[in-house]
Amino acid sequence: MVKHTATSVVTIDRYIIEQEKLHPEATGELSAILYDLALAAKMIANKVRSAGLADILGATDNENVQGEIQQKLDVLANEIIIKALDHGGRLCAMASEEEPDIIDIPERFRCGKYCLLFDPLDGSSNIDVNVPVGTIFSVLKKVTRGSRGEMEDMLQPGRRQVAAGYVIYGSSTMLVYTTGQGAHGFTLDPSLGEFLLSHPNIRIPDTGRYLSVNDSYRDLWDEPVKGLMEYYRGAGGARQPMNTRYVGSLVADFHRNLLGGGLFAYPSNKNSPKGKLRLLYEANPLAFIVEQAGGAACDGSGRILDIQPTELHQRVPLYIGSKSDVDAATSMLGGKRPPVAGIGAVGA
Ligand code: P6P
Repeated sequence: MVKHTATSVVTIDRYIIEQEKLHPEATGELSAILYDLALAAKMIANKVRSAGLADILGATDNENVQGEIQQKLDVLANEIIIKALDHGGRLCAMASEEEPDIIDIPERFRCGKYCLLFDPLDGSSNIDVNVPVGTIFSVLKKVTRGSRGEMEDMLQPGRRQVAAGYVIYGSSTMLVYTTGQGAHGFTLDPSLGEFLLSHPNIRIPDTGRYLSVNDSYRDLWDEPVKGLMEYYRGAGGARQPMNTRYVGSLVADFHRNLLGGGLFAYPSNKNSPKGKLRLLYEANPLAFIVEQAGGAACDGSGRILDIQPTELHQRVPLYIGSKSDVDAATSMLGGKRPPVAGIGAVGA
């Protein structure tokens, strides 16, 4: 007798509603933000999928706040997210990797109690060669008085996040998010136009097979970082040697390590003393997700989620993935910052 295992088909909207029920005090506003982000993700996925056909490839002649030539797709992705979320009345302001300052909610729309920070299309330099790219987002609760969001609302430690997630536009389009009740993955079924639950309660293995680091900076690293990378590679037999997998697209490298175990590292180096990756809309959201999956994230001195931000686009060294491998980074790099006592919001 063949036992058929029921595979329940659950859409992301249904799952968000179920998750909302875990928070008796929930008003549904955060759920609405997640619905809108899922819609934006589908729209961006359409653009990314057709990029090769619509002559959308190639850079615009504008430069973004990072001083990089903007790829047309990340300009589009930025617009899509802003337009999908600016009128729902749940946000008091937004911040984007593509915009120098915070993005106000237009006067004609009501403000809400949440802030959205995002990298609309991370890894966009890979677009022309069809390497997976991603969207990363972080949601904070407004802390200042008044209706409109201010910079202070954005500059909160990552442990104050109420939700975080990413979308990977790869061989399939997946959305992974957390609201502090575990990390859950949804795969887009293009024939339905729905994100379906495919990876409930993701757990990252405690130690990983893969090390994701760009070795071309080796000569720019300090000695402790060099020693750490040799440790990961099995020097002295201290651990099983890790295999290197480096796509050069943060979301792709992170996602593989989240599901299969591993460590992504972007250390500081002599040319970039704070590393390359951004704290508020790259490191913090991915750190929230990985901790919810049983992993960890540090900057070499301490927990990513405990860093008090000072600037919107500040960079941070990042070691993220399997907990034992991140703990090795903290101990070998002389992690000094003590863990924060007391409780924060979710993610604490
Ligand atoms: P590097 C892509 O440009 C990005 O911002 C991340 O997606 C990626 O992890 C990193 O930079 C790659 O940087 O210096 O190794 O090319």
